[in-house]
Amino acid sequence: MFKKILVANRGEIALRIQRACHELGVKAVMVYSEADRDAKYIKLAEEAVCIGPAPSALSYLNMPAIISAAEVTDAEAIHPGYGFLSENADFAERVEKSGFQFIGPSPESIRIMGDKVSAKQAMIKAGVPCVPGSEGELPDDPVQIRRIAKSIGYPVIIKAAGGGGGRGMRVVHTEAALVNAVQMTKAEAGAAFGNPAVYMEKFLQNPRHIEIQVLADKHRNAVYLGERDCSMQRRHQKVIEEAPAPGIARKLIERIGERCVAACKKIGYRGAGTFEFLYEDGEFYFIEMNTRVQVEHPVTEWITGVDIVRTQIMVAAGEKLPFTQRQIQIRGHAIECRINAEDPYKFTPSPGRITTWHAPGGPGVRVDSHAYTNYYVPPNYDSMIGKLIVHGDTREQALARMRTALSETVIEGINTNVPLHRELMVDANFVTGGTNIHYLEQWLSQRQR
Ligand code: MV4
Repeated sequence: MFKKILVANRGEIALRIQRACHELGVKAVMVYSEADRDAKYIKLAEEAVCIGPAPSALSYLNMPAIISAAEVTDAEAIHPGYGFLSENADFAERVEKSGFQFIGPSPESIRIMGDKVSAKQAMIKAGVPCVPGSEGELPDDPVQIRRIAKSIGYPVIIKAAGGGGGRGMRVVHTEAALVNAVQMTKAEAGAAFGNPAVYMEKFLQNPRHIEIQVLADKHRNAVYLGERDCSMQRRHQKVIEEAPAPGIARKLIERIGERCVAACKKIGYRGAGTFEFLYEDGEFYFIEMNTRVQVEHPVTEWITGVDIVRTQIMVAAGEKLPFTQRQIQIRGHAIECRINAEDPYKFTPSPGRITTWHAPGGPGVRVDSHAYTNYYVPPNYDSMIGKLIVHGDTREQALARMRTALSETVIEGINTNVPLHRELMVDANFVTGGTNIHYLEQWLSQRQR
């Protein structure tokens, strides 16, 4: 096992990784920007290194500063968390060339999945079902573009190979709008991602977003840890996640999970990963793979009993997965509410000083947050300041625990979306379960205040 790991992130996930290090008897080196200097999780670490001023581009995205911090502190490995440099293949490569272990997949795996065209091609080859669409990148010839769309059937969606997470997409309903839409998407993709390549898929009108969590080691062992339902989102930002996905047969999940595991083995994947699917009319369609630990990993940890962050560190150190697929059992139901520092109606960011932070507790309640009374939420980063996760024997019990936990939660001094979560936890359709990716935005557009 490593003696010392550098945590190349901030906020709740930096604290989560630090806790996993300490549990393993590993020293944690934190990095921080000038805006995060006074945060408590920085003082909890053995060591901490300032890597630059508040703007991310000068600190948490500053590769030389982060690698230098690992050098001067004699860390052996770097955990990138989520966001920032976590899915940057060049960073992973520079980390390894500098002699450190990157806690994540190989730069090659990151690169393949970062290009959505090559990701899809790899998944088709590995037997993972994908959305019907173009075979790879779209050609320039308008005649061929029309022919491909006609064979897929309208509506279609044009997606940038360099996009993902909802960036660089356009839905097309008619042949008349097609070629112009492709040209526009290509131009935007070239400017935004430095890669004008686009591909085409059948546009699914009312899918759910279901993702499969996997873990793989360096010895070609891989397991899936069930699914998460992440359909409750606004503008491609997840708001609530849960596991298992309501109303989807276990057998179906097992079938798709086994495909994901086979794909991991085929491509030599290692570390934690997430296969994102759209689920419609009883079928799964792969859309993207995330090659990092995700914000919503705690719901999976709770229904499986597997510590995902701990296991990421163990497999990066070369250890074998400490469990087999047969040992993974799904128990109960977990729900996560993301707590954001934002206006609960207008969604404008609400940074500033937290004057009261009272976290809920009791059986089946977990709070992952770096915040506390007197913590100052800097305006420079994502508005998520924590996550409230509950577990119950059933979905009904989990919902009841979430309602109680939200009623105990007191955050003063800034605005948060806690009131939004309180409303959603009693919404009849959410309570029934199985809402699709459009539900939250539709609900918000009709919401009374
Ligand atoms: C789609 C789709 C419908 N059909 N692809 C958006 C984020 C990116 N990961 C993929 N996205 C979508 N791809 C096809 N063929 C609808 C979406 C989509 C979506 C997907 C997941 C969660 C929320 C979403 C919100 C709007 C659109």
